Amino acid sequence: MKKREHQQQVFLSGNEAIAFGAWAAGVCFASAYPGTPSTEILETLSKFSELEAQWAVNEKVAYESAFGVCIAGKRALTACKHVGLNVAMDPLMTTVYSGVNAGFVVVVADDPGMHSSQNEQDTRLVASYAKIPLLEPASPSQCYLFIQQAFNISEKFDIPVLLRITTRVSHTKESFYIDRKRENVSKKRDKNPKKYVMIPGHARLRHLDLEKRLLKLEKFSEKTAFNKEEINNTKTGFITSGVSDMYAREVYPDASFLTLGMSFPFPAEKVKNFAKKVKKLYVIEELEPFIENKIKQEGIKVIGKDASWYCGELSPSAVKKIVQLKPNESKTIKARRPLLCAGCPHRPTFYSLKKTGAYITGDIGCYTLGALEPLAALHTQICMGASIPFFEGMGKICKNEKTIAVIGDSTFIHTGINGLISAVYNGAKGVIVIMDNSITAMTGGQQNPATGITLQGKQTKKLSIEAICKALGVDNVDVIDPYHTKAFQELLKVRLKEAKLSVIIARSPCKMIDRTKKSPFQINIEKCKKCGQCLLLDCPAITKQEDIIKIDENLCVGCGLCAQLCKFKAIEQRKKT
Ligand SMILES: Cc1ncc(C[n+]2csc(CCOP(=O)(O)OP(=O)(O)O)c2C)c(N)n1
Repeated sequence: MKKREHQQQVFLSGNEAIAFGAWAAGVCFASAYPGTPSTEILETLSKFSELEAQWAVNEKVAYESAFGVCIAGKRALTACKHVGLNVAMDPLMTTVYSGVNAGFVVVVADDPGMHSSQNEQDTRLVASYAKIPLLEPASPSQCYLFIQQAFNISEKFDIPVLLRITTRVSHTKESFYIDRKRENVSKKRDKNPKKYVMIPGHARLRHLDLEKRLLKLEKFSEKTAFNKEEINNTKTGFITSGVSDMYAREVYPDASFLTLGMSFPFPAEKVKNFAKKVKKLYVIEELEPFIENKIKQEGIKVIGKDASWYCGELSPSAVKKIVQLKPNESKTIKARRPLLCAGCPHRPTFYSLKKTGAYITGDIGCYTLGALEPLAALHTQICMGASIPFFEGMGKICKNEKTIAVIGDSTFIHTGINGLISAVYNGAKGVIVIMDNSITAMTGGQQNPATGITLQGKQTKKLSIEAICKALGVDNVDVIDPYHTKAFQELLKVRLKEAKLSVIIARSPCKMIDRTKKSPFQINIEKCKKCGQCLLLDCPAITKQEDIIKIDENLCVGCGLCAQLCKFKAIEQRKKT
């Protein structure tokens, strides 16, 4: 890309480019709940003083507060990871009916290959289900341009727009030029109950209107430069979208391409024309056969992929295999096993919880790693907020067996609170442990209402988790430091015996925020009986090499958990020199 006057060279990731593009589009407000790979969009937006960016308690709330801004007449954005959109599906499905006032864009980052997710759902399918126009940039520079156009499309066609990216697009960096100009869209607040009060009588009319808007969008999709044809030879043609386009071009640079930057509404005529120009037509797309099925619905002959390719990420070598009609045989690479950091407060919590012998329903966060051997103290994890309802449900059947729910502070605020209300209301008994490390650690350490600090790092009202639990009617609410293992285990015993609902808040800060490094521990070889109890803590600082157990002094932060449990007093803190 060549530099024009008034332009500035930048080197941005896809997520950063979306933030810069949103700024240029005149976005006034953005709200999100963190989720890899989308988190940096809001973190970058928070640095622009001309707009307001904030963390929401969950994706539904983020969507709705941003939509309020759109009705009020200013451009707004919400961003989330793919599973986050499940939480925001309710407002999404009906705001496409109502339509917008100022432009409104929903950015969703999918995670093919599940680098940091519990599933690899393909958000493109949501576009046709929810009837929302879909843009799919393939690179950071496209992210920058597409997001700006997304706001124009939103206003022109009176509809929210879905901008879908994937992990590789989110995190790849590219050097390109941008204008440092910011648009200013300002409309009057829209007071129009027929549009924004979706009672059946109004919604029926808006649904009819939506179908008309979609027909117009279909025409737009046929003509738009988002859908780009490049004829190089007539032997082979590829229809691609997103990052798959880059992979296919790398392997087959001489082929012809139709790149779909806007695959919903589907540009059927454009695809038919392209198909006529090439002898062999392939479709290369990650995850679901979204484009393939749409092409086939048009009666066009196309070579797609074997169902094994509906799983995982593509790559240039994967594209080669798809073209050769080979199945996906890629095995999971044996990666380094993930484990809790040295000094992580979740470790003593799991150490004590395991001693209860209870069935432990879990949730999503760093603490999910407690499910892995040798801690092996967590027995379920499906989606955010599920731990307390699973606990409630299990309690109805396994009345005489111990069940404990564990949930992090951020997850508790996200959707855990609803589960706790249900547990209180429906008379659940037992123990719920809120693992409060005072940060949203899993996604890199974001603030949340219980930290009392905003996205911009400013002090705000601090939510008290214990006050919430008491207000909801929980019988016992205790706060304890899980490093006091004896006291914690005693408390667990007492609360498990009672026929009551108890919440124990295990509070100790994440080591990423509390960097105080105490004097490290070391093993006294003369006293060590090599029983291996300390190894069961799965601390990265403790290793066994050639029959000798060692503590890496560079990794040890001096939490002292291992010393607490060593029966032979063989673990000693190094004296400060
Ligand atoms: C619906 C949804 N939104 C976001 C995420 C990403 N995510 C997973 S866990 C989590 C929060 C973890 O914070 P917390 O509960 O405080 O536990 P910690 O990691 O600090 O132990 C987030 C943001 C997700 N998996 N699902």
